[in-house]
Formats: sequence, C-alpha cells, structure tokens
Amino acid sequence: MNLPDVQNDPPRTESRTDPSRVAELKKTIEIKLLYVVGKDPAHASIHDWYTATALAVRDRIVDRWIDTTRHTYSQSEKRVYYLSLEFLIGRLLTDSIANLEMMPDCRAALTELGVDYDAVRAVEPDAALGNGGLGRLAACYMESMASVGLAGFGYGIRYDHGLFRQQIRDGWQIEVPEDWLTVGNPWEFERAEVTFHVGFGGRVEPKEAVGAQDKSGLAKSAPTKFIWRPAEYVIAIAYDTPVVGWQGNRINTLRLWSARPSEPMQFDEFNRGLHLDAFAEQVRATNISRVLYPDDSTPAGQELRLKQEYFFTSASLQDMVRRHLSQFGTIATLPKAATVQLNDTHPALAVAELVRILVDEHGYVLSTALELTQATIAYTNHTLLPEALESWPVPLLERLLPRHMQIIYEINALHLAKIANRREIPKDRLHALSLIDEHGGRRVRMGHLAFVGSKRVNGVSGLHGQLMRETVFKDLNQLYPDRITHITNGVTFRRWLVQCNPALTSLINEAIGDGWIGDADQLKKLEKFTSDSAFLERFAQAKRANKERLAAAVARRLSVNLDPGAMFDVQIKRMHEYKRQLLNILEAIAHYQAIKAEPNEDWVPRVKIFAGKAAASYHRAKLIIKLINDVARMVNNDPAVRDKLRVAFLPNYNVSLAELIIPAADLSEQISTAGMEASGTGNMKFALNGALTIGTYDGANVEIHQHVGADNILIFGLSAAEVAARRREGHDPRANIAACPELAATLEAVRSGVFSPDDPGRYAQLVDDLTNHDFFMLTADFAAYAAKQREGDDLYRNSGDWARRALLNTARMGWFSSDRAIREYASEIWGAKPETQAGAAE
Ligand code: 26Q
Repeated sequence: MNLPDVQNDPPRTESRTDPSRVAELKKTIEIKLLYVVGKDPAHASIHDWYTATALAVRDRIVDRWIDTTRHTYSQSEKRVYYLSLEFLIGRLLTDSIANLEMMPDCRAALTELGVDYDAVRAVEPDAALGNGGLGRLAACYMESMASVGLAGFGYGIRYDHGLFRQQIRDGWQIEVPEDWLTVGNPWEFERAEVTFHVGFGGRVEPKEAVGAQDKSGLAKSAPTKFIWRPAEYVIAIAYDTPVVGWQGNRINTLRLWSARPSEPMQFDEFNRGLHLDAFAEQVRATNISRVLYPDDSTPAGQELRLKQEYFFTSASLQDMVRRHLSQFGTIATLPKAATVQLNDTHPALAVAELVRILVDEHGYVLSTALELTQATIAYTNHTLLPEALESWPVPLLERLLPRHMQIIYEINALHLAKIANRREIPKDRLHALSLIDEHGGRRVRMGHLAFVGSKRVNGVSGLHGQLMRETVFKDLNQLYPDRITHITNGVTFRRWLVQCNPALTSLINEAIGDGWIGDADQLKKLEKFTSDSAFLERFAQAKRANKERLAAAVARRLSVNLDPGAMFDVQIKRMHEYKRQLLNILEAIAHYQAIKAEPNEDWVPRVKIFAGKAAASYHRAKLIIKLINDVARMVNNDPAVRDKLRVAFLPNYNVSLAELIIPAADLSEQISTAGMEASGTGNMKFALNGALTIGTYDGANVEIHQHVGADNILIFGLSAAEVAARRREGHDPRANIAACPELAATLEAVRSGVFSPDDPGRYAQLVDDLTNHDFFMLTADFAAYAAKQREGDDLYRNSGDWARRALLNTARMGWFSSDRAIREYASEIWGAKPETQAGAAE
C-alpha cells in the first residue's frame, strides 16, 4: 500500500495512552465507585462500573461546559433553540469519550481495574426519546452544533418512558414498556431552580381598553387588552444533559422538561378518606411527561399529546425570554440574538405562544408581535404524507388554550388579508390558505400555522423541498414565494463512523490522517486508493470483521447462523407501508422459489436482515413483521437453500442495534415509493460505511446518487413524477402481476398459506389489497427491483470491484455530514456564525 508521507503521522483519535492521564482517570473511577455509587470494587456489578466511569468522564465535561456558557454570554453569540418533541440519542458513554479523545486512556484505566470497557459500554440503556428519523436527526444536529461551534440549545421532554421495547413472540410484535431511568441517568443534571408554570384551560378576560399604537410598535393604547386566566398550572422542571462537540471544544446543553404538579397533594381530601382522589391532580400533571407517543407519522390526536406539545413549547419559550431579558433588558432585540427552529409541527404552538407573550406580557400590538415572531422562528417539515399532517380540533384548542385560539384567529385574519392585494391569487384559494380547515369539523392546520409564523420553511432533501412547493404548501408558496427552501439532512460521522466502525476508522486514519473527523470533505482523499488492491483488500477485511461481529450477535440472540461470506442485505427502519418492507420480503420469496427451482445454479449467497418497530396500532405493519418471520422460519429450515439464502428479523431495533448492523452491511435497502420518503438518513449511514444502496429515486437517494456516481448505486423503479401520474391516471396492479410470472407465483404462495400453514388465511387480505389497490405501487416496481437485485449479485461476484465501489461510497459521502447541514442552517436560516475551530486542532 502506498501512503503519502505527510499522511503518515500517527492518528490522534485512537492514539496511544498517556500513563499519567490513565492513572488519574483510574483514580477518579475508583473514587466515584466508592463515594457516589457506594460500592467496594470487589462487589461492584458491571452496571456500578458503568456509573462510576460515566461520572468520571462527566467530571471532565463539566469545566468545559461552564466555559462554553460563559463564552456564549460574553461574546453575545446568537443562540439557536432547537425545539423537538423527540431526541433519539442512544448511548452517551462512547459518544462522550470518543469526542473527548479519551478512548485509549479509558480502556486502559478500566483494564487496570480488571474491567472490560466493552462490557461497561453495553450496559448503558439507550435514551430512546424518539421514534425514528426525525428524532435521530435532532440528536445528530445537537452533536454537530457543538462540533462546528454554534450556541445550540436543544429543548424537549424528559419522558419517563421512551419508545417501547419490541419483543417478537411466535413471529408477532409485542410492545413492552421501556424503563431507561430506573437504573439512574448519570448524564443529566436536575435543575430544581429552573422551573416554569405552564397554564391550561380557564378563560380569557378583557384587561383594559387603551388607545392606538405608537412608532415603536408598542401598544400604548390598542383596542382591548386580554389576559388569560388558566384553570390549572403544571410545573416544568429542567434536566440538563451536556452535548459534547468534537474534541470537546464546545459543550452545549440539551434541556428536557419534566412535569410536576403545581398544587400540593390535597390533605383535606386525604383526611376525608378519599385517598386516591387526593393524588388525582398530581397524577394528571405528571402524566404529561410520562411517555413518548409511539406513532411515527400518524398523529394520535389525543388531548395528552396536545398537552405535551404546549407544555414543552411554553416552558422552552419562557426560558428563552427570561434569558434574553436578563442579558439584554428588552425583548425587542430577540430576533437578533436568538432563533427558534421547529422540528416539524409538534412545537408549532410556539408561534401563538410567542405572539401571546409579546402582546399580553410586553404590550405589543399583534401585527408587530407577529413580525417579531416571524423574524425569530423557522420550521422544518419532515413529511408530506396526508395522514401525518397535524391538525387539532378548534373546540379542543378553545378549551385547553383559549387565548392561543384567539390569537390564531387574529394571525389568520392578518394572513388572509394579504390576499386582497394579490391579484394573481384566485379568491377561491382562501379555504386552502386558511389556518383553519373547515372540512367536516373545524381544525387548526399546524403546518399552516408554523409556515405563517416562520421566516423560513425547509424541506429535508431537494426532492422533498420541490414537492412541498408543488403539493401541501402550493398555495402558501404562492403567497410567500421566498419562504420555502430545503436543507438536505446529514448525519454525524463521529457516531456513525468513528464510534460504530473502529475497524474502518483506523484504516481511514492510517491512509489519510484523521482530519476528516472534523472536516468530512477530506474523505475524498480516499478516492486515490481505489486502484490500490492491497488497500481494497484491507477495506474488505474491515467489512468482513464487522460482519463476523454481527453474525456472532445474531447467533447469540436468535440462534440463526449467518455466513459472513454471504452478501449482507439490510433493511432497518420503522415498519411502514410506504417504506415497502413488503416489496423486499416478496422479492426474497421469489428469489427463494428461483433457488429451489434451480438448486445447482451459481447463486450468490445472501443474508436478508430486517429490523424495525411498528406503531402499536398499525396492524398492517405488524402483519408484515409476522410475514417476514414466517418466511424466515421456512427459508432458514429448508436444507435446499441453506447456504444460499437466510432471512433474519432482529428484534427491538434501536440506535445501538443500528450501530452494530450498519457497519456490517453490504447492501442498503432504501426502496420507498418515490415521493414518499422525505429524505431518509439511514441511507446516508450505510453508504458512509461502505454499503451499496439499492433504492428508488426518492428523498436523499437522489443526492446520494449524484454524489457517489451512477455506477456505485443501484437505482430502480418509478420516479416521483411517474408515481403521481399513475395515481392520477389509474394504476392497474392486476396488469403488473399478469406481466410478471414470478410476482404472480409469489403472491399466490403467500395468499394460499405456504408460509402460514398454521393459519392459511393469514395473508389473504394483504394479497387481496395488493391485487386490487396497491397504493404503494409494489406491483409496479417489483420486476425492476428483482432485476436490480440480480445486477447486485453480479457486481458482488467480483469482490475486488465491489470493494472499489464500496470505497467510492465512503469517499464521496462527506457532503452528508450533519456538520455541512448545520452550517447551511446557520448561514441560510439562523443568521448565526459557527465559531471557527481556531485553536481547536493544534
Ligand atoms: C405526530 C402527532 C402525534 C403523534 C406522533 C406524531 C409524529 C411523530 C413522529 C409524527 C411524525 C413523526 C416522525 C416523522 C419522521 O421521522 N419523519 C422522517 O424524518 C426524517 C428526518 O428528516 C426523514 O429522513 C424521513 O424521511 C422522514 O420520514
């Protein structure tokens, strides 16, 4: 292998240990174990060691954290508030240690204590405070804001219970409550002094009548002032978690709110013998932060969900306003000093709440308040699926948030008044532009509210931004033509390569140095190794080692043996019809039948790996999990195909499982119906780790195709425009099935119960729906998909060439770093300046 001289410096990241630092760390861990955990080393459990290690690492974070806070104050840095109901963080120990570049020291210190770091790491529960892509994106963005040097503040809810744990019993999904806090959370700091009252219900009273607005926009004497008298209050209490940026240069804060009752327990009721009633109020309050809603993309529409949304939005804005006033003394400068990013519409009430604070508490007239709000807030949309667009019944809002409902009406009036002077907008578009949906029961459209209250509205990939303009926000885009933009998602390479794939990371560091970890474009330097067969061999070996690691885990958990020499073909994500796990498993069945028909052909061995959770009430998605497991049982027990095809469904998909699976993938399945996946972020993690993508021209697959090059990705199927055209003109699944005998045979096998002999009718309805409706166009894409899979086999046969394409994927994925995405947000939306990393890297 030919390595250029300059890049031969030993990489800093997985560098050698420093004996004095190791000794110091060892001492701190011992002290934490003894005095905080209260255990003697001889009797400490692995979990005790984990807590002691986390606390020792945390000590090294806290000083820098305080420095960061001071710096933000003294430099008057623009603050970026990222409001999200979900932060899908995963584990924090390796994340913190790796970003502080303490990994070798930490391993050594524990080894000297007779403890294995990997065992310690593995007992940390995942912080699963999110459902999927949107929540994980928030976590990646928090890490990148700290890494590129932005004063980012995350705000969300500290759920007692994160996303449910998934068990598979007899092939079916079972949901089990998740309990991440019962073992204690060493990363959080309770801020008992940081509390806010959040009101609900009650009435709105006129306060005083006053005159007209003066020049400053302050309402010296506006028509009438109102005051909201809530019927009840809930207290929000802050819990802070430090967010460690790359090399620890900056430590930002993730502030999560927990709900507490504002009224003490009712002693009079208790004394009257009403023991349970006495606690009812308290239970009602604390329920707000009890559990994450597990519906990915289908709003549950329950009152408690709306309460969660307002609870954390109100507490966060109160905290922001308090901080701003204490530093600057006037709210008028808020948009200059702060910006609020709404992660989807879940915090969209921020628009009405900020207007309310400005009008009711600071005396602004509504139009000026709205202008200040629009200059402060921005909104990211993550989905165009009609069933995922949030809206709330007007009567519910009137009851729970009467003042906000009033303000929403007033914002709507100002907004619709704009149409009067716009001749090009037909007056019959009023109903489409209105914040209130009048079709069958009046509802507030949260997407419209967020749009109207924001300076910018962004999609999460180029295609998604375009579709926003053409579909859901078509009318609003006409009225506010410069508001919609797009910022293609990114992922943090520190977690999704450095931490999860040490084998590949050290190979990369050896080849090009480790500058790429803070500057992802440098991965480009790997391109010159595509003609270096020794390097390609080592690249393939790293992949092989990761596959062996995964195979060992699968053997332990599922008692299924996977051949690391086979192609690992992976689809891991939430279970959703538009993501088309069904297309994947049907093609696997067709392939299985082909192998059985021609057992002596030279088949490329494949392992099909699935993982993902279904929303508890999403029966179709749960049935597809069952089908995958039914197929797995049959295929894995069929001696005729044994070494050619295996199917495995890995239970309880979460961030930690993704970190194990992604580095081991050869082929990444990104096969959504075109136009339906806003971006995807798993697609980026796989390509970064040297998997080839098989995918539709959808979401960020479009941009991955542009970056890695057409030869290094397998694109198939209808485009978004073609899907739309078929939907308009009528789609004929029967014709597609008739034209593809393999598909017809596959569907017939599934329908007739070949895979469900215990219940032959189990899949009859499923197949019937595909034959008659096929909303997600599986039958339209099936033949193209199957052909692409065989093309993939042919590429895989030439292992050296496969490694070359895989390396090109890694080398060309730099643009998909969340550092790039965050810098785009900073310059195009937030008006914030990332601190240059001066003095950071020596
Ligand atoms: C809304 C109301 C009530 C209950 C639940 C919800 C809810 C919860 C989660 C609605 C939507 C979500 C999650 C959406 C999501 O994850 N979208 C994904 O966002 C990713 C990051 O931008 C994209 O990459 C994915 O394409 C998109 O599907």
